[in-house]
Amino acid sequence: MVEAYIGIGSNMGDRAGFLKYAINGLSNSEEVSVTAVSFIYKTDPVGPVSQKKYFNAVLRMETSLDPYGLLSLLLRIEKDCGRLRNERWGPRTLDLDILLFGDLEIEDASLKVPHPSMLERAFVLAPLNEIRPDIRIGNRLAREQLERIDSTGVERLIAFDQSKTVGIIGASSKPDRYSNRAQIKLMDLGHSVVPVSQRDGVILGVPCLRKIADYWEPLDTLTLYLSPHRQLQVIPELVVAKPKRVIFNPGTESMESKRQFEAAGILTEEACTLVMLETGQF
Ligand code: A4P
Ligand code: MG
Repeated sequence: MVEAYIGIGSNMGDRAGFLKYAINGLSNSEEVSVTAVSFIYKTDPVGPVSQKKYFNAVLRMETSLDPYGLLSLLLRIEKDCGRLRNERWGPRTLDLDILLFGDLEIEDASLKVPHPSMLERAFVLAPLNEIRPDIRIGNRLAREQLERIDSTGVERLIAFDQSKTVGIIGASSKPDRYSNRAQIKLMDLGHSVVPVSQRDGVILGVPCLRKIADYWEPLDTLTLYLSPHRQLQVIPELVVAKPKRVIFNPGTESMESKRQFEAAGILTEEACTLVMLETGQF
């Protein structure tokens, strides 16, 4: 087994969702055992083209693969993610780089290890330093190298195990809507979102589902922005999605919905998601 470090980046749509997808993909591989994951960092884009801020993280693993086998696995996860996104999210924006592979040095057409620009990049060194400050890259300690370079525009957000997947029922692309403001805040804080809308195709760069039952992974929270009357029509599908909890935002409280969620073992809260996000209670 060899210890390897992977840099993960995404700068489009549901960035936290893409990072989670990569981590799940690696954790599910038999040849890989994930031993640490950094916080999610929000980082200013580095490079010539102006683009959205990135979410970055670094993952540590033990692997029985050789470096080329690991590279193929990374490319496959990027590609799977691309395929998924063709159905749901649009263009590919997951970037997986091998930063370090034991103390191996490789320099050929398809693979360069250690990753050639990692020493200059705070969006790599800050999360790497968090999980292994005493690691050497060549003759440099990660911790010392991080102090040498400029790390402005690199903001630590949230740990993966605190990051929630939140379904927004009745999501809207209108900026004056609470659901829209909550989606911005959720994404800014490092949560991943699943907007559900009958009207809008894409909201804030994230394509919408028509039904929450079409979503394939466990959900932490559903936030409701539907009138109580409309809720009754969709409640069976919301119950099937089996979130851990449902938040009835102000004006959406419904005794009947509450009864049905609680009968299915789902926690309910009458609260305002936006306020909870802003006061850190989420
Ligand atoms: N390749 C060679 N060495 C490696 C390695 N160590 N790990 C080859 C992974 N791949 C490696 O990669 C192209 C090919 O590089 C692979 O097929 C593999 O054979 P790619 O992911 O398709 O191309 P890319 O990532 O778009 O290009 P490049 O040059 O790798 O870009 P970078 O350096 O990854 O930079 N700003 C912020 N804040 N955060 C970011 O994450 N990322 C980039 C992309 C730019 N600016 C950024 C960030
Ligand atoms: Mg790359």
